[in-house]
Amino acid sequence: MEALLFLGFVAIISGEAAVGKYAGDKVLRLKPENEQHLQFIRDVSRSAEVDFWQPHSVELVTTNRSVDFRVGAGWASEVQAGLKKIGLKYDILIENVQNLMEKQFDRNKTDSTGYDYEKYHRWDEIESWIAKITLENPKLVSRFEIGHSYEQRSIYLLRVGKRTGFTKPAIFLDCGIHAREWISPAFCQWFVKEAVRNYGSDSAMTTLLNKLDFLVVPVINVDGYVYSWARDRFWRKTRSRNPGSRCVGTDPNRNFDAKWCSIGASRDPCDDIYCGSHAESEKEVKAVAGFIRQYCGIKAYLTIHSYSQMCLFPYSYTYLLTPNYKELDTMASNAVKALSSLHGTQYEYGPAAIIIYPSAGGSDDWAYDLGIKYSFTFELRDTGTYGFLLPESQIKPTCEETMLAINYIATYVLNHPY
Ligand code: 0X9
Ligand code: ZN
Ligand code: ZN
Repeated sequence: MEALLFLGFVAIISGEAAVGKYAGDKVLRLKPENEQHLQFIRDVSRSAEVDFWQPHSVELVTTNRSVDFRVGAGWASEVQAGLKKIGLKYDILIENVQNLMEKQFDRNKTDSTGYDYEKYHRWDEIESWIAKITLENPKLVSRFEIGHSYEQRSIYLLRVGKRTGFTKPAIFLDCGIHAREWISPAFCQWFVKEAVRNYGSDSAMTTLLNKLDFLVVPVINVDGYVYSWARDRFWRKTRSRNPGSRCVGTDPNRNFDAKWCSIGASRDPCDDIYCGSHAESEKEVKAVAGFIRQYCGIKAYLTIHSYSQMCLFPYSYTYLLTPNYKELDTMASNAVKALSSLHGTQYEYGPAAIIIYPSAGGSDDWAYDLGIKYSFTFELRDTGTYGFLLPESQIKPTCEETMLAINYIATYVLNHPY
């Protein structure tokens, strides 16, 4: 008995994801149909322990789309009773968040020699991987430190492409803007691995790497990513302190200088879509934006998020369509067609304001307005069965199918110089 108690104690103090922290938490998908339903959701968000997953804030909730949120174990039955009472239809997406957290790691390591791309990795492992893949592929990969995070971690960029001695057109690809979307950094790592593995053997990849450079930032929001492993699996924002508030962090994807904080963002530091004190207040955002501004020749901007299976393009800050809407729509349509050809995964596509919700300060709109006319946000698997807790067994199929979409866009960009 004593031994058991002792073990339990050790598990609690050393267990990173605080053992049982989410035991009994549920994720509900609500389908609000009228103003009374919306009011109920607003009230719940104030009184109960809830965490909005999709959309990310109560301000973005409307009647024409469903709402996924996590509700604390202690509140679940009360909230469900309230929903029934007012006739707000809902499904239980996740019965017990804790069980699913443990199921994320559903793959046993098979390849004990090399880096395992089918596992989620901690930041220190990713950082060593960045150093190693650079060292092992000097003709193809260069590493740059483009800045530091709030907590002084390095933000790295890998330039992947055959060195030619002159500047090539480039495609910027970033991952890990939002901390809890773990499949995103896994994809950037997969992409670099596939590039170096296929160069010289696969003709399509060889052509792309001969003629283009990929500028890959494997994790932008490093502090948030570390925090999502150490303390709170569902952390989204950066980890910067907000003077005058006890709440920490800014949403990096509301912090870019694109009609900053005008719509679909919050001025409240306690909110998950807090836009920050001013545009580019976050060191991580400033580092990426600064790099892109000074680098000549970026022809496409691609950013990887999760979840909901969507290929989105500007605008987000307005319902207006971009001048090249037709072209972007065709590209997105072909990209998702290529993606679905492998495992049949269905993606929605279109301007983000229309397809998900209007919101300002996003990296895609900012890049577009800077003149990078091919700008896309990918929301990878799934559509809510696991949400942010996508099991490791899905890393491979997810990355493989996503490669097809990215390769399609890269080839298109190569064949449509501007
Ligand atoms: O809301 C976001 O930042 C993105 N969705 S996520 O679930 N990964 O948080 C969508 C970004 C679409 N683009 C812009 N809002 N600019
Ligand atoms: Zn440094
Ligand atoms: Zn995201």
